[in-house]
Amino acid sequence: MSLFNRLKKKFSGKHTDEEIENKESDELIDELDDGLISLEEFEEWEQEQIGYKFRMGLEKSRERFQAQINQLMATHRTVDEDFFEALEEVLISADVGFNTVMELTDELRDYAKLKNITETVDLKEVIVEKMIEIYERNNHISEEMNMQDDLTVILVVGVNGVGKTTSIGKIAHRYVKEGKSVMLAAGDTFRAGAINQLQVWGDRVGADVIKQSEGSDPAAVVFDAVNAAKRRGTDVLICDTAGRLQNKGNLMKELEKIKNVIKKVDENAPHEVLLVLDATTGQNALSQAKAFNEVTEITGIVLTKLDGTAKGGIVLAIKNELGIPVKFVGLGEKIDDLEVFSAENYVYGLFSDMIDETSEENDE
Ligand SMILES: Nc1nc2c(ncn2[C@@H]2O[C@H](COP(=O)(O)OP(=O)(O)O)[C@@H](O)[C@H]2O)c(=O)[nH]1
Ligand SMILES: [Mg+2]
Repeated sequence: MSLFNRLKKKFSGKHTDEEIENKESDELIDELDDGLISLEEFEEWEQEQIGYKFRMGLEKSRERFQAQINQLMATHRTVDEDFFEALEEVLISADVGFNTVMELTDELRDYAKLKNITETVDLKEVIVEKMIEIYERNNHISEEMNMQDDLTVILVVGVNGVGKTTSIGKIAHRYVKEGKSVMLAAGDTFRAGAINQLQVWGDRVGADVIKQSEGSDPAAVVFDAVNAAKRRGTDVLICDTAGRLQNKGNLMKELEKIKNVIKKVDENAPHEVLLVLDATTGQNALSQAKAFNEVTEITGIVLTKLDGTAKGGIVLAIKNELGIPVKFVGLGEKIDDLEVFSAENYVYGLFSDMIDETSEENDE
């Protein structure tokens, strides 16, 4: 089945009836428990809700991208070199990343030649399909979180202001909702207010916070936390860190030290080192990722503020040009505005109008 058909079926095919659609999740979980709705109905509803969130969060990117593609098709009706160059510009301006854009347009050129496509509108769907194809290619890196049966330790790194603490709160909330016990370590001892901010999140989501006073050694805080988590039988420990990148040598030393104290307690930990990147900073986010990856091994990216940018192409660039999987995306400031990244949901969020349009055509 082609990607478009797959997405059509998943998101805009048969909608669950409105009665279910407008309910809150707590209400539905109760109904599921009481046997009033089936597990399939519940899961379908859940899928739609997630698709809806991606759609809302990616509104700016979608509108901009769609307008540009439509304009491109209106001004370039025939498939020629001019068209491909204009398309390259559109994609680069959407933060897709230079190498990825070149790969994409080269494949489109071949495809158009092979299929004898002369009108640009006939390439519209293929552009989207190629994007996801390129995203899914070389998928040797796992997008799943490396969760353990006993304690899972997650270290969260990234420069100031990208959304580390907020994302930690949101991720903690997800795991608490799944019934896991979660502990947070206030490893950003550098910035005034950072410890308190994490404590506020801990209180909100129901996670213990291990902290010391401002200015204390982050490795000491983390060491205390891993020990406490082991002792209390905690499922997930998430460690916040300070985001100073003005001196790579210092940062490397600090992160090494933190990792080493974690390993003293559990030699296989940390199980995840998540780098938080702010999608609104575009190519700068890519350079940050490169810099951090040189300092310490990054196992996944949390891409925040996708709702705040009109350049959603950054997701493709990160995966393709760095080879690090995006594991979570931030789609807003609220506690529930964080989703597990899924290429399908992302593409749906970015192109839903186009996908819905074609499904109407097919339904006729
Ligand atoms: N719109 C939006 N804002 C976010 C998102 N994630 C974080 N923020 C905001 O970014 C700002 C910095 O977040 P913070 O967690 O303190 O960053 P830190 O310095 O890396 O810990 C805060 O105002 C957050 O509310 C997101 O996904 N969307
Ligand atoms: Mg912080």
